[in-house]
This record gives sequence, C-alpha cells and structure tokens, in this order.
Amino acid sequence: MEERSGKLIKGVGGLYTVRFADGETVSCKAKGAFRHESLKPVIGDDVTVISDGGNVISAIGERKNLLIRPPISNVGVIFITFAAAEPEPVLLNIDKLTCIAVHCGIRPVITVTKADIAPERAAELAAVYEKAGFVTFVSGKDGSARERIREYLRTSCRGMISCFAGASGVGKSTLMTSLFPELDLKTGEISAKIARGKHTTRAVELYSLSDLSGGGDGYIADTPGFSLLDFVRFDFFDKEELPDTFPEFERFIGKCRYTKCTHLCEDGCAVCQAVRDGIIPVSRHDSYISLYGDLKNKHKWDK
Ligand SMILES: Nc1nc2c(ncn2[C@@H]2O[C@H](COP(=O)(O)OP(=O)(O)OP(=O)(O)O)[C@@H](O)[C@H]2O)c(=O)[nH]1
Ligand SMILES: [Zn+2]
Repeated sequence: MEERSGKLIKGVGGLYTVRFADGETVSCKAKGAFRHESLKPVIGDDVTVISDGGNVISAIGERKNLLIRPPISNVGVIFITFAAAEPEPVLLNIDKLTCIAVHCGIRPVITVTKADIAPERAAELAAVYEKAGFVTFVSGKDGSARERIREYLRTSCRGMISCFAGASGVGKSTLMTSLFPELDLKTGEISAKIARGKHTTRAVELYSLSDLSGGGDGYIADTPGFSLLDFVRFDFFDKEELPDTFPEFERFIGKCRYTKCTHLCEDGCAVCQAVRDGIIPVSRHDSYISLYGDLKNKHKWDK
C-alpha cells in the first residue's frame, strides 16, 4: 500500500485524474465515505491517494477558495481580461472582479486586449490598473504580450493554478490559444449556454505548465474563462471589508481623521485626498463608492 499527495486535474463521471509532483498521473476513484459527508472532489483539490491494487482518493486538503461555475478550487491567479474597445470595458465590473478575487485570496492580474483597435485607450486603462498596484499586460492582435505573460507564469505563478476571467468577446480564447496552442479550448461553449439561459456547467481540466510550450511550474485551467456571472453566488462580504479589497487604499487606511471613516467623501479622509492628489485612480474610487452602496443595501451583485 502506498500513500501519495497530488493535484486533482481532471474528473469525468466519477473517475478522477491526479497528478503527482514527479509528473506521473493516475486514475482514481473517490472513497465512498465522501458521499456520506456530501464532499465531492473538485478540480484543483490537493488530494491524498492510496494505491492498493486500485487508486483511491482518501483525503481532500483544505480549500483555499472554490469557484463555482465551472467548479475549481485553490485558484491562485486570475487574469482579469477586458478589451480596450469592442466591447467597451465596464470598469465597475472589472473592479468588482478584482475585489472578489482579493477577497477570495486570489491574485488579480490585469490583461487589456485589442490594443491594436484603441492603442491610447489601452495604455490609459493599463495605467489605471498599474497605478492601483496590479500586474498589467497589454495585448494586441500581434500577440505581443504572449512572451511577457509566459515569463510571468514561469516566474511569478510557480505551483499555482491560473485561470482567465472576463466578459464575452473580449478575446480570452484568442489570448489563451496564443499562449497555450496545445490546449483544446472549448471556445464559446459556456457563453453560448449562458446566453440561452441554461447555465450548464462544464468540467474544467488543469494542465501542468511544465507540459506546455511556455513552460513553468503551475497549472492553467483550460476554460475560456469565467465571466462575471460565475461569481454572483459568492457570499457577500460586509461593506467594512471592502476597503481591504482595494490594494491601493492600504497605505492610506488608518490615516483618516475619523477612525470609522468610510472613505466615501468624509472630511479628512486620506483615501479621498489620495484620489484628489492623483495617487488613487478616480475610476477605482468611483467603483468603490458604487460597490459600497451595493453592499450597504445588500443588493445582489447581479451582472
Ligand atoms: N483586433 C483584435 N481583435 C481581437 C483581439 N483578440 C481577440 N479579438 C477578436 O475578438 C473576437 C472575440 O474573441 P474571443 O477570443 O472569442 O473572445 P472570448 O473572450 O473568448 O469570448 P467568449 O468565448 O464569448 O467568452 C474574435 O473575433 C477575435 O478574433 C485583439 O487583440 N485584437
Ligand atoms: Zn477615509
């Protein structure tokens, strides 16, 4: 009998594929007791496999986070992707995604696509997110960002699961195909189903970066991306937690005149002063105000 730890990278009809650190993969079943505990292995899980004739997943490690549509756990990096134009970016939605990611312990990385169509706007948007403290890539039709993103995956996403998110039509599949030509992306499938209102879930598969031409030590999810819709069932968090999901606010929090400052528009607010001083981007603070209002009213974060 042998016991090993690995990463759950694929699951079809109760048959799971686990990859070990040395690159070996095995097919496994989940131990029956999980069903009684209503526990189901999810792609991304760190699992223990007992090999004794057959291979059985005997334990599931604690999940750092869990995205729901499609289901995937332990995501480390999310490439939040939007186009400089066609479709016009909705900054509030982008900022909502960065907040949710930060709240879930996922590192947001910004990717601005279609820079060839609107180069100035692309540069302007990239500047906003760089100023806010996010790693930001700008990509055009020529695939110019490809090598830089590959380099980033190799050096800064070691051992992590990365995935792409963004609205339909922004160019996620195009970018991913250029980054990972070996992947057979299920292009358009998810958005088509959502458009028809069916919300069918599709299984994700993880690919080890070391097996792909860009190289690296981590995983990429083969989905053409999570849209904002995939996040709406996330639990809301309290409005008091919102400032902590804006990394660029951090150095100003605690410096406001009032200890209970909401950073909306109070006198002596250090965050608002930083906005006036051009240190915090105005659009980010506008999103903050809007999201704060949503959380205050506990409105659903629909679409
Ligand atoms: N000009 C230009 N067009 C692009 C670029 N990236 C993608 N496109 C085009 O934009 C359209 C949408 O691209 P997709 O890659 O399918 O977008 P997506 O985000 O995967 O869309 P969904 O599958 O609906 O989520 C396609 O016609 C692409 O050819 C780019 O950098 N520049
Ligand atoms: Zn304040």
